[in-house]
Amino acid sequence: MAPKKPIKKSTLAASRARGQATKPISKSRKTPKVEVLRKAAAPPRGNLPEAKKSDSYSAKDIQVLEGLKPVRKRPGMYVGSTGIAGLHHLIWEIVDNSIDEAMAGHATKITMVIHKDATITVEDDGRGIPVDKHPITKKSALETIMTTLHAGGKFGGGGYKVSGGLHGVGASVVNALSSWMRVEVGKDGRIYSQEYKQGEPITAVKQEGATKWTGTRVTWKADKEIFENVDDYDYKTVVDHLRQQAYLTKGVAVDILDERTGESDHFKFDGGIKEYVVHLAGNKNKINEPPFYVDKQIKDHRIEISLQYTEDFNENLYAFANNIHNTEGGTHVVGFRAALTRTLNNYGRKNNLIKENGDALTGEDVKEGLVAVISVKLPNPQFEGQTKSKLGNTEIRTMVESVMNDYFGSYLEESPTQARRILGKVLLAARARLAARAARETVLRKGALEGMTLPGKLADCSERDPANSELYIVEGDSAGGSAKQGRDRNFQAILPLRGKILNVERSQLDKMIANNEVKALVIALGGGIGEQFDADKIRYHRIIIMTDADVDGAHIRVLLLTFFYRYMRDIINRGYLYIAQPPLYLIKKGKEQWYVYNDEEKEKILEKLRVADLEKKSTKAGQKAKDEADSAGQQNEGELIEGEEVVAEGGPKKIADIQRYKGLGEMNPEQLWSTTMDPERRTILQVTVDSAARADEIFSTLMGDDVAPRKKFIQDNAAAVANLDI
Ligand code: 1YM
Repeated sequence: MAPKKPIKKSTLAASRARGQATKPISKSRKTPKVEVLRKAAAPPRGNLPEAKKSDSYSAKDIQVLEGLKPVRKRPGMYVGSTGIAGLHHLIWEIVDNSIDEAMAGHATKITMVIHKDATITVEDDGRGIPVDKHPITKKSALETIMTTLHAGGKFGGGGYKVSGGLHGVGASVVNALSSWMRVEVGKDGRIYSQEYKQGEPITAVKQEGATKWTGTRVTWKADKEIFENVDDYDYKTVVDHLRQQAYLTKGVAVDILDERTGESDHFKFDGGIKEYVVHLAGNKNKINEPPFYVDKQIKDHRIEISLQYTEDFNENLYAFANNIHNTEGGTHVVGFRAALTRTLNNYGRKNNLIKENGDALTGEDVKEGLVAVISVKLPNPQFEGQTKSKLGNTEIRTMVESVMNDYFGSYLEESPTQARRILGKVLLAARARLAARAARETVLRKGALEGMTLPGKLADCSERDPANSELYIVEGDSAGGSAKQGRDRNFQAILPLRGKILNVERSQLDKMIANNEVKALVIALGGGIGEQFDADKIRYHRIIIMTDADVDGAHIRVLLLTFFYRYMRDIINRGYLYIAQPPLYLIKKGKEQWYVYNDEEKEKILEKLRVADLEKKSTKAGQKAKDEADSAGQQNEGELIEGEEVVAEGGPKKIADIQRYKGLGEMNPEQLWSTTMDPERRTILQVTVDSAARADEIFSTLMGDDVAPRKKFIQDNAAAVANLDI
């Protein structure tokens, strides 16, 4: 039984796998007479046919295809959704075009503004979209680009299209989904412009006088006939995306302004992903400094890698292909790991740090404390995997491997101090691994995990198909008791956790498995842990964290999220992890009652009650006054009678009873079921790894050994800490 209520994405929430929810490739391939020059019409970031090279663009090179009707008919196929993610996708599409122009070496600056009326402007100082007439359509290239689902042009410099998008293709999609759009082009000393409504031109391409500016400026308003909400832009989401694009496009200046709040940001990273690595390593203690960095072009392929070791125990690795984040890795990551392990082993052997017959470093050893960014640009990316975000091109593996062997090998040779420090770190990891293995074997021999029966405190469900089974991880025995009584035992299992689980960031795996709460959780889930973790064996495909709505509850939630993030990340990747949303208040008025999930909602209801109360009183008072006036023979109809001031809480004129739920334990089983567990009525937030960088940053800040940044984070976020949402 699946929850019918919409599932909201949480903020740990994760990276929209670009190119995922777009037009299927097979469809565009079937389109007759489509000469695909660069990429198929869509998906912008999917598997695409081999690009052809060209030296320069002219209008005739654009393959005119179909109109924009299909886009308005099935917007979700082009921008993923008609919710907030789709709304942001419009921005990414237009920004991609500017990024491409920057990567082609023509634009240096990209500006993005969220206006007060939720129109968006994106501008670059590139060559400007071509405006010359197409010999067949006799239309301006600009109009063709903006109003047709073309297969892409021949794009400048004769190279491949670098950013994930389709130069110009995305622009027409955004146009189709906008109630209004205006494009201005500065080119050859003139300004050209055209305006559109729902993708159709409403003006000709006009010449508007002289300018020295060259570039493209696109302004649009998302169409409210298409999107659920057209002004829901989230500044942070926009900034995170643009910052990442700026890191991946070294040297490009990116300015962002939110006119609604006055917030603004400016990014320019001349060091590209090397600066990204510095940012990711943050306040961790560095082993080698500055990071290793290589940027190498091999024919049509560009390989950019940067890495740095820190004293941390975890790995922080980001891989990109054509600026798309490959959350599931791929061939570039495989090549990188193979070369990293090999070069470190070679160096260690050569310098007698690893004995000839001693244990070689494993791939796991060299992960510890590693912060790395791999960014490859290639003509024909193939994406596969669960979220279509895993790079599949085999040629990339050998290229990355050989670039790493050569350049990282030389780096080690040329910087012996750095090299020895790195070797020290990874050899320590190797020793810890051997020790941990020994410890784990002892623990396992004692039967800590394998062959263990399900923990006694787990109230399992009768359903055996994981796809239909839910596990509620509940804070405390008393709430656990209510949940056990309130649940639907057919498909809902309950695991109460007592107190706080270990601080997983600081604990080693063997220590953790020895912890009873962790052990119970691992056994209940059934997929093992750490390296051996296997998401296919998980017994529940909906794992719901249900904690109290107070600071302790938030803390336990963070601990659990850290645990899953570190040791069972696939659970998050597969979308199995959720956060329950118990109500904060119960408001009662007469026979009616409302469960309320946040303060805003509470205020709304109280306001309604206040108004209703006033109306009631004024009608009563009005009637009374009228009666009196009538009997006195006076005419005072229409006179306003003011209501009394009504006090919502506490005061003598209490408008309603408000009960604040601090703990789940305060709810009886029926209440818990109806408000938080019943799939028909509940809301659960799905946890995804949107900005894994940010999650990791917060996890490290909150959970790591270094006290100072944690203190700062808590001070900075003290106000929000009660509903800490990671
Ligand atoms: C704010 C959005 O779209 N910039 C942009 C787009 C293009 C060009 C330059 C461009 C590309 C080429 C030649 C080329 C586009 N060109 C095309 C098409 N910014 C924004 N800046 N001249 C100009 O790739 O050869 C589509 S978009 F199709 F004409 F190539």
